[in-house]
Amino acid sequence: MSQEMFDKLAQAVVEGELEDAEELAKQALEQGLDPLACINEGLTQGMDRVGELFAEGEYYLPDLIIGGEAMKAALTVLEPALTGDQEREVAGRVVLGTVEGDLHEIGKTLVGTMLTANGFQVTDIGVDQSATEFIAAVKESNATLIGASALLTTTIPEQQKIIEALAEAGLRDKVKVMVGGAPVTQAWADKIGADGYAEDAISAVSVAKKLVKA
Ligand code: B1M
Repeated sequence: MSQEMFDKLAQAVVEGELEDAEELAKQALEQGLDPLACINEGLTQGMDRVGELFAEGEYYLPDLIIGGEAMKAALTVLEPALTGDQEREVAGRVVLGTVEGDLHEIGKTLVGTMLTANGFQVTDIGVDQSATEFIAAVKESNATLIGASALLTTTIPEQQKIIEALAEAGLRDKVKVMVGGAPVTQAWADKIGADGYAEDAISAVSVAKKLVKA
């Protein structure tokens, strides 16, 4: 039953069917399915398939865009349910964004939702944000953690620029940096001197909790 719904959600993303994706998400919640499982086992599988079809030359840029829009349509239904389910505690302040030159927002936003759901105060500065913009947001919000998302092999060096800019601003010992995104690995995080790496939105919560306590 649940697998059937996950497959339908994935298919709606692959086909870029915004209304279907949203309607299926509503049905999934009505059926009592776990919103997080709908995201991970359904929508994300669909996004991965869209990415594969793009890499194989079967899909073009508009297909990527419409797939992303379908996922976002379903997330507008699922994310509030996710947040409502979680226990609240004040955990820490985070500035979260996607690095300069990178427009991928869905994974970053999901990380923000999970952090918020787990008691973090999240300042989401959006996509295509320079190191300077991350630092300005840290100063404004008094955050002790930066979360920098990057989805392109060409933009992951921007994560390193953020760490360097923090040092230049004299804030490196006060602000921890967590990096993530599909091409990011623990080895990359170690190489650039990031404090933490999270593979997905769930592990981002435990990594962030460790970093703000350290
Ligand atoms: Co783009 N894109 N894209 N794209 N896109 C990828 C990333 C790609 C792998 C597709 C492919 O070729 N197979 C490829 C990158 C190749 C590479 O560099 N290795 C690619 C490319 C090439 C491009 C363009 C260059 C295409 C072009 O123009 N020719 C272009 C670049 C634009 C730019 O950014 N400057 C481009 C554009 C786009 C759209 C804008 C059209 C669209 C994004 C729409 C949007 O975000 N509103 C898009 C999409 C949708 C994708 C794919 C299909 C899906 C990304 C996604 O949303 N996944 C993607 C292929 C793929 O990933 N399978 C692809 C779902 C999301 C939940 O997962 O973002 O990985 P993800 O986030 C996960 C984890 O990574 C992690 O947790 C999240 C949740 O579990 N995570 C973090 C993410 N950030 C984190 C931060 C953390 C911790 C964990 O701490 C701070």
